[in-house]
Amino acid sequence: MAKIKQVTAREILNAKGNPTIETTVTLNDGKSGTASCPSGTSVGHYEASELKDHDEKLFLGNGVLKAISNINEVITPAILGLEATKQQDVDKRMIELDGTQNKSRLGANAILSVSMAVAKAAAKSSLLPTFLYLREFVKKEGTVIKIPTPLFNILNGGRHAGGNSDFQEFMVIPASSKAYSESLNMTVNLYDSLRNTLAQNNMTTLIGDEGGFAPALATNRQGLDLLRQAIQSTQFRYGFDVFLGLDAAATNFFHENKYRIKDKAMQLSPNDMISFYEEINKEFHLLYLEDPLAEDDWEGWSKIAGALTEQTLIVGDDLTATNPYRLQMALDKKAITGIIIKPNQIGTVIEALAVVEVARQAGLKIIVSHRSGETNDDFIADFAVAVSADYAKFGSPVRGERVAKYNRLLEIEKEIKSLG
Ligand code: 2PG
Ligand code: MG
Repeated sequence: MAKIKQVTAREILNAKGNPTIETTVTLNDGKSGTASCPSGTSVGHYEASELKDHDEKLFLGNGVLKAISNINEVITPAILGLEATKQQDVDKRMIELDGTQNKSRLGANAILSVSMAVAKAAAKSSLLPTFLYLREFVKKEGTVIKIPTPLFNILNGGRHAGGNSDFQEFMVIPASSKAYSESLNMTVNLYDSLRNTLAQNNMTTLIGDEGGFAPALATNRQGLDLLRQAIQSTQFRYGFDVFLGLDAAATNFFHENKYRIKDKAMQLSPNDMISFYEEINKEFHLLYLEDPLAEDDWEGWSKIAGALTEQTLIVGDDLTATNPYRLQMALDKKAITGIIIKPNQIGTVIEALAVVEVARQAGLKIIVSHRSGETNDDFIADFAVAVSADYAKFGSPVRGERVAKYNRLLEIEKEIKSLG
């Protein structure tokens, strides 16, 4: 059993050029783990709070030196000597030290980087790959170790691409029956095909925050149409080998109880917005629909889940914010059939695992997700496998911070095979 001996934290840049924290935890058996926190761009109101310095002289106010000093002065003295494998004790200690509902005192970025680094160090000390180590904290009945089906965001929109569309992510989803490496091969083909499709339509092939193409779209529907065209120009079969999904991130285009999208001249009521989804669903048969409505439009959510769940997974992200109270509300209101899990929305590994457990018991599909402001940390790939997630959403198959996770899944795919 190894104890926490040293914690060091430093400021690094994330993929969007904003500072974040990288923390290394060293144990008394010499093993160590290093982890860094991602940041969101379309951040939900109910997420745990990322502590920033707001000192305009440094990194446009986005520095994280206060959060780092919270690690050095408050967290470290309180966790030195704790057993690294007792993740519950370490995370509980940090939650108590923080004392707020949303981790705004110490910063969810400070707390999570320590929490993940402790888990990685404990895995090394237990001589296990991180996904197998984390599995010790998961109720395993009815679950199998497998690679989750990847959701590839190959066309970026909304706040990830300078407002070229209202919807934020246009995704291709391989059939779940495909082996992971096969899915990756197919997606690289589709990505290339989308590039050609865009070029043929005289549209730009420059990319957005998550590595998907970011053309200026006349309508949101056009994004889906381009993806369908790209699929149809390959040997892969639309609706058989590959499906389409959307993250509308609808809070971003909801103001004063109305939705405003390029596809319609008039502002839309929640009911009109739902009719729009029904309309595009008839044409594109979406497998996956994330944040179709705004994070407080509960009435709309219950309606859309009632109307579309037969064919389409209705997924909460900003709605649920990996938060147990928000998840319970969503269950009570029958608002969702799937939930996005982002450890940095809640701030500790143990709390993220607990939200997964409740969601699974309730029969929801589990989607483990990255953030738009990622680092090269691949912890969430291990986390997704550990919890037997149904899907993993790590962006497009390009850009270092995205492929870091997809490549880790490739490695895990091999490790799983060798387990027999
Ligand atoms: C989302 C995420 C990740 P962001 O909305 O699902 O794709 O975006 O990290 O900007 O919140
Ligand atoms: Mg989302």
